[in-house]
Amino acid sequence: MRKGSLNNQETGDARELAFTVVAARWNAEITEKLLDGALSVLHAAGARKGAVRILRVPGSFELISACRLAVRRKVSAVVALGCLLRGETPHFEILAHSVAAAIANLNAAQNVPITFGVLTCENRRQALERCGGKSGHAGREAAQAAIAMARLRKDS
Ligand code: DLZ
Repeated sequence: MRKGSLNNQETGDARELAFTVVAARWNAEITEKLLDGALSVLHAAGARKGAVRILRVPGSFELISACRLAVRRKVSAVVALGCLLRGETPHFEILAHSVAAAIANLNAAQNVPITFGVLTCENRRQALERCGGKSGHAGREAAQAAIAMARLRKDS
């Protein structure tokens, strides 16, 4: 197991929990893998099909407002998935910082945990390594963290 990732036992039971998974369409080759991994973790932990809502948004920037909408509904945790790839302009830095800061602020401002499965990579190869390749799976890890945080919230 990769350093820092959860094992199945640590993930916990998701049977009575409800999740929203928000996935960006930009770099869909990567984000669909992130989504598949996240869904397989949630269902393997016992989340019912009807208890997992999927929202697709155009790009990672739109994850911010979609997460904000998602936490208004009855949900145990939200998983945000996206893939930002560096281009030739500073756009990447601006987007990466805005998305991370806004999701962090949303977490601090309200009671539903939002986990961060947004890759920020130099190129497609690095991203592929992080959605099921040698550097783990950010979608699975974000879903595991969502279950852990939802359980913490329910049990505290
Ligand atoms: C505009 C843009 C660029 C250049 N790159 C990415 C990217 O690598 N990953 C991603 O998820 N989204 C990108 N976007 C789109 C923005 O997130 C957003 O959808 C648009 O700026 C419209 O608001």
